[in-house]
Amino acid sequence: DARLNYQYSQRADGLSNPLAKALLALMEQKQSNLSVAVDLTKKADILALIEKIGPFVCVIKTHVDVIEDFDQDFVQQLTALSEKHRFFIFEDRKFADIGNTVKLQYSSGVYKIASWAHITNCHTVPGEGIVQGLKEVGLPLGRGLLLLAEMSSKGSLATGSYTETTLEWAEKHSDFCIGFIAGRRFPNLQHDFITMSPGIGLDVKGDGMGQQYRTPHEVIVNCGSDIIIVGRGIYGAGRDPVVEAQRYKKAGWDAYQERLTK
Ligand code: 6AU
Repeated sequence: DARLNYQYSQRADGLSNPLAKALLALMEQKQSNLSVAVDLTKKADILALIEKIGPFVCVIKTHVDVIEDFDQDFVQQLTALSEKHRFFIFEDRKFADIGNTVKLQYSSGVYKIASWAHITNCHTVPGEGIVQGLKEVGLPLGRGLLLLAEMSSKGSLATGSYTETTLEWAEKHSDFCIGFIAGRRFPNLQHDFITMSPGIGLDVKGDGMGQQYRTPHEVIVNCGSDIIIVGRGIYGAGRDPVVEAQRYKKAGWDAYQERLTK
């Protein structure tokens, strides 16, 4: 796949979604292919962490349904931080219902995800209708969708023909699908896509609950992924998040540089 040797910014032409193009350009500008998974439960802790690590990331990933004191002020502050530090917001909602239901879940309720999250993701287990439903809401707002083609956890059922069919739907809806959550780049696709890989750790191999960690070098150089998603490796017990964010940013960017010269 020749695109593995392209710079991120050069790949923008191969993706039609404007948000995907903007993300690739931002990655090159900030020299960051690091996304931090901010899995904390208090608004103030989340915002304080993002204020510190914002300069080092291209994407901040949230799970807003774990925030105890979520409110619209959180959304406003998060949006302000995304403009100040220049990163995109990815709400890791993992939608998994029929098209009509996910339209409501994406646009409405307490969270109104589509109104503030640049990127969200979904499982493909319900069939293609889930992509159609999310697209009806997200595409007019300039949003992008990631399909969960694989999972990092032990025993994941997202393999084989499940993964293959997921790739087909991404091709068919490449105006809205900007890429995949997966552990590797998928070869021989007609369109270019952004691959984002969770399950990244430099120090440990797992978490005792099925999560499996690999290094930035392994996923970016050996497996052709584009963005590393790191959570507890950055703010886990005893860690200095600023030190760790810089460490993972460097590991991710060095791996990307190595891939370009391969
Ligand atoms: O680095 P961690 O293990 O602390 O956090 C990994 C983050 C978590 C998971 O909900 C998420 O990545 N994740 C996902 C995503 C991003 O969709 C998919 C997956 O297969 N594995 C995984 O860990 O916030």
